[in-house]
Amino acid sequence: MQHPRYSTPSRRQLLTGAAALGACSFPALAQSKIVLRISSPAVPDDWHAKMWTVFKDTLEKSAPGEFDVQINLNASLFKQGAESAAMARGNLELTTLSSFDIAKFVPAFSVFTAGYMVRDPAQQQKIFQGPLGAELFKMVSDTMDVTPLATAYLGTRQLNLREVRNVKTPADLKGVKLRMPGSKEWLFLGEALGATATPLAFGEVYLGLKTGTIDGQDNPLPSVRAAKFYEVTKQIVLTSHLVDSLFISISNKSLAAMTPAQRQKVTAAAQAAAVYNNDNRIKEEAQLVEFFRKEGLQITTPDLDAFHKSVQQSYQRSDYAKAWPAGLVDRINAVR
Ligand code: KDO
Repeated sequence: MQHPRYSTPSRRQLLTGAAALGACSFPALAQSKIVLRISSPAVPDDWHAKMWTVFKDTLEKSAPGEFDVQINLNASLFKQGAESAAMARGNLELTTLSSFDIAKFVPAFSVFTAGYMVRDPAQQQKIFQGPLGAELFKMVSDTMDVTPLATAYLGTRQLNLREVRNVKTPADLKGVKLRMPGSKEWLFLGEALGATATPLAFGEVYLGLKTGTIDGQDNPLPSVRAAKFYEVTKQIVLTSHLVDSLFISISNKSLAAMTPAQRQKVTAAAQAAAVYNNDNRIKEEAQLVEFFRKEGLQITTPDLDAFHKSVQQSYQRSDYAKAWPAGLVDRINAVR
């Protein structure tokens, strides 16, 4: 007796099989496009989420039908901070890497995780578009097998507290449970600000603030708006402690599978996305203090000299500073 698994297929089974093969031929066609999977923890209403649509549209115009761009927001594909490992495994092509993500692999990069290091978004763009940026990006590519294509300004990070507090100096943050993203580089920044840093993924911050498992969080104002943190907090302290960046980055494996013309178009699309993000974010940052005031939040300005001095000292004395090549800080400061 024949085993049922090896029985001769009936005509109906053959027809169903043929239909299935026919159905497969469409994905096979679609597969001739280069798939670009994107993962980001950004909420859809934030500029660095919307910029991916600019990326996709730009690429669709410059290289019609050549790419299949798949945008995954809200950390729905990979959790925050897991993106570079996913790229190394070949499971992800594009993401935004922070200086904190990069510093884990390229220690010199921790210079950009230091509070009060970069002055403003204009200096940030000049640094990463100039010779220093080229050197640093080469180190990233050689070490992480990932190439930064463009620098997006995430915004200037501010403190955002659940309850109103008189914050003038870092000493006034003693005992404040400040949520930071989950890596030691981020936690160091939170501690340097004078708070008790607590790791938590971005997607859990709203609930943490609502329920009081954390006392505050730090993010640029556009993200405070987009993720609606202002609904569950009462104060913003304008510490301006980090001019933050996100690097639109692609795996080298993905780049290697493209023609030179395709590489150039992908780079141009990433740059268009960054420009869209940067323009909108800078414009919105200038307007949001008024918006949050109207929402009932107290907006206060601390003693910025005290914050600068204390945070900078923490970094200078840290092991991070030991990994900064001689002259790096001077080169950053010289960019105007
Ligand atoms: C955050 O978790 O606070 C942070 O701002 C860190 C950034 O590096 C980046 O991951 C960002 O979240 C997400 O893109 C969400 O806006």
